[in-house]
Amino acid sequence: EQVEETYIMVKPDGVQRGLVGEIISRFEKKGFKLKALKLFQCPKELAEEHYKDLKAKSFYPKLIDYITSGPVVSMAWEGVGVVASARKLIGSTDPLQAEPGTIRGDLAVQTGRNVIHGSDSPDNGKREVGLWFKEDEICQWTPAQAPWLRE
Ligand code: YYY
Ligand code: MG
Repeated sequence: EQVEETYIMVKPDGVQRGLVGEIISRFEKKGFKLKALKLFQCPKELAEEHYKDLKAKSFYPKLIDYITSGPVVSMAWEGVGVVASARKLIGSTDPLQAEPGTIRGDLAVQTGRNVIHGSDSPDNGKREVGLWFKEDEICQWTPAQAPWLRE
């Protein structure tokens, strides 16, 4: 059982639409551990580094404009299996395909405004948490509920 970390981000549309509390709440209620959290205006260079694998895609310029169009809420969450589990909570990239009950399935209608990002692998989780947070922005702590979540 590998403890992983994942980078979760409420995108500018989620912030503008007042969905920050709702989205954070889903991860909190699931039982993952919050390690870092900030409201942040993403500079263009960081958006480009974050999405560097998508540079060749036709939607890339619009994606960079979207992510830098207003503040985002950046989070690092930790837990056993958190990367894949967070992707399940988030739902498919296209909100119209995302299942009801998922964040995108419940709260969004279009891929270009899909309200949230989540890392797609444990390696990318590490990479992205390191990219978006400085060392001193990350908290090492034990939630009081820890013994009630895992045997
Ligand atoms: O990981 P996820 O966010 O679900 O999708 P990715 O394939 O990594 O694409 C990142 C981001 O790019 C997606 O959340 C919206 C945007 N995008 C798009 O605007 N149009 C597409 N056809 C595919 C992705
Ligand atoms: Mg992705």
